[in-house]
Amino acid sequence: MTEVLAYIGLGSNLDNPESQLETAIEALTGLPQTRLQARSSLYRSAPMGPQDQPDYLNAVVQLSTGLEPEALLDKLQGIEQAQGRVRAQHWGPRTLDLDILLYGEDVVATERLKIPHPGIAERSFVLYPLAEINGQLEIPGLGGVRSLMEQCSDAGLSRLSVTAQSAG
Ligand code: 5RY
Ligand code: CA
Ligand code: CA
Repeated sequence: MTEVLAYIGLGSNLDNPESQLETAIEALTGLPQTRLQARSSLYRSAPMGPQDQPDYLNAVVQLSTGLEPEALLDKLQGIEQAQGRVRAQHWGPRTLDLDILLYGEDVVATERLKIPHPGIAERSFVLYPLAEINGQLEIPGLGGVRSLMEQCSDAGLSRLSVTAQSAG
């Protein structure tokens, strides 16, 4: 079976974000044709975009998967739904947001799916956890994760200490 390394961004700022992220990582571990290869720490940051919402917790996981990008997206949206995501305000607060950041070295640009994920280069809450998992990562069309980090403000981003995370 051909498996691809995919990087998934997780975010939450409602209903106990820490447990939302841990529950989501458990769910990702159970996806068919998929193995969890690595996970980052949890990171806290002020909201980007609309400011009238709580701070976010974010993390990134690395999956090895035999699912095609569209099938993986379907599964991620199922996990979001299972954790009570409701579409209210655009870029508004959410219990869980799962994004395909990278899918191998593939570039995808369809109506439904843009990979690499748009905005990846400007978002410290994506770049720092990505670099924690793989500091050598190359982002198709954008360059190395380390150089992108150097060009990106880390204002307000803090890594949660491991002891503050749930024991799992
Ligand atoms: C900017 C605009 C919209 C950045 C900008 C969004 C998250 C964005 C967030 C998250 C944090 C959103 C998409 N310029 N802020 N804002 N973490 N998602 N900290 O996951 F990301 S809405
Ligand atoms: Ca999303
Ligand atoms: Ca997102």
